[in-house]
Amino acid sequence: KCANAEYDLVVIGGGSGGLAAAKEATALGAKVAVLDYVTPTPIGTKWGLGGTCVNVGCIPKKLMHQAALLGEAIHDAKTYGWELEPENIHHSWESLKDAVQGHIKSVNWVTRVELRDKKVEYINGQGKFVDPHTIHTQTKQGERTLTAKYFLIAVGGRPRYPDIPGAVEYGITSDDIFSLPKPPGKTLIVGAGYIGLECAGFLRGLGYEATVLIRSIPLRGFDQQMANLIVAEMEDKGVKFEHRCIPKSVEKADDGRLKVVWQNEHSEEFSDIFDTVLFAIGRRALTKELDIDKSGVKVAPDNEKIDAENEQTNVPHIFAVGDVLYKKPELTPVAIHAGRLLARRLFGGSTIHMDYDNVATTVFTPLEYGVVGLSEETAIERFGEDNIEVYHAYYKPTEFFIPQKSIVHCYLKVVAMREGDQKVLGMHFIGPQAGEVIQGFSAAMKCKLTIKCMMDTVGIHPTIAEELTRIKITRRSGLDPSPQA
Ligand code: FAD
Ligand code: NA7
Repeated sequence: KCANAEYDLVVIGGGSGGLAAAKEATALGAKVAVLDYVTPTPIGTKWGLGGTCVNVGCIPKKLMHQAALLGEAIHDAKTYGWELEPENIHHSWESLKDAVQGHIKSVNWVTRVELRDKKVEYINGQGKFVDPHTIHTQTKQGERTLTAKYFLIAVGGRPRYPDIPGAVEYGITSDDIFSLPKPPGKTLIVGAGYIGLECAGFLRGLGYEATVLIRSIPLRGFDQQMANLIVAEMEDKGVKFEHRCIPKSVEKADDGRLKVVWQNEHSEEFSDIFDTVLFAIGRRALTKELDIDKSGVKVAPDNEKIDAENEQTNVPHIFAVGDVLYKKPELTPVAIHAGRLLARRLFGGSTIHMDYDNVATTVFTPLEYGVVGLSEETAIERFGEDNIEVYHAYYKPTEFFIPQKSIVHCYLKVVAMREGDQKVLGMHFIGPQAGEVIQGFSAAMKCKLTIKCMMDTVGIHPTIAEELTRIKITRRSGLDPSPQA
């Protein structure tokens, strides 16, 4: 530790994790500075304080998802007696984009005010390590050199581009889509992780043609039965999928549209013309830009992330939280929780560590997929097929009856231990409001939820969440899991 350090804590990165840690540390009496700086995207998109979630992640994504759901609701409304003419209802991309960006600007402003009120010093500059105890930054006001007792690396990540001709020149990523000045039009989405599928889902819902290139499997890391149901539902809603394909090139046609060539697993080539090409092929951590080698902190060779036990790097006074961490969930509440707990350990005498297990999440596709705990594949791998029980059911949301919406993909699955009270290992739910359904059950899982507890729970009728209290059919029984009366 630096004996005469200017700050108790310098946080590099003013996103979910960095800001949470900075505010908590200041509340505990520490002197804290936060550096936040956004490098513009290749097409020049930039944004304000607050990090990925607020500016180019969770928040704009959820708002655009909501816009798409509302489009569907207009059609449903007619069947419920609302005298509308959906044929004459049109969506304005510009209005949606302006509304979303307006909200983001207000959050940027509130965040700045909050930092000032809480006496966290905010520096709008890119931090670079000079040595393990010193950070240098260039701001509009001039150069700054900061020394601190502790450093927190919370630099997050940015989308990657594939190494193919035209990708960087003509493609965009999730960093650009939410502020795109003109309607995206016919869009090719490369990548079938959750960002790719969510973007394809809301674009289709807003009325644009959307095609997804899947290199191998959809939603790697998620339960594959559920992932395939999500893809099937999106196909029913008009999203096209090109399986086992990778892009080869993007070029601009004479009319300004984009010609994309892609290749399947048999090396056969295909091409089509799109208005927008969106790459969602994963994200890289921003450690190189931080001159991390000068700090002595080691990064993983494959993806430049930091492998830190209890958020502490190999350099004991340098810590890391959020998306920059190796093999940890890339989720806002994870970054926030880890940041807060770390600040309490550093400045509040706490000994409580972050528990990265059983963190719930939701994929906000047209029919949402909420999940907490293990996929069926991981449960089988860990405990063996004979030792786990899978309860499952298809169900009918009450509100789907009148508009006669398809229920074929409304499905849930609970993976549990087979013996005794049957400890629940994973819960999977596809349907409307899946995140709202799974959030409560994730607290139950923290309390060691069992199948017996679930069966002893009286449901709330008529809800979709009650379906999880009605489970009784095991996959092993071979009984029909079709909707129960
Ligand atoms: P970030 O929030 O990325 O913040 C890092 C900040 O540090 C950035 O502002 C960056 O510009 C800045 N920075 C980087 N390097 C430097 C430097 N050297 N000096 C100064 N500043 C620097 N999570 C969910 O929980 N739910 C969702 O629904 C969800 N949806 C998402 C949708 C999309 C499209 C994306 C991209 C992400 C989504 N996420 C979601 C993930 C979530 O946004 C991240 O997990 C979260 O923002 C990570 O927080 P962080 O603090 O690690 O980094
Ligand atoms: P993910 O979840 O890492 O998914 C990336 C997807 O892109 C995945 O389907 C990959 O296929 C595919 N991919 C990766 N590289 C390529 C190339 N070169 N060409 C074509 N397709 C490719 O990334 P996301 O961007 O969705 O999200 C990252 C995290 O950010 C996520 O966890 C959120 O929490 C926030 P693969 O399965 O590897 O074959």
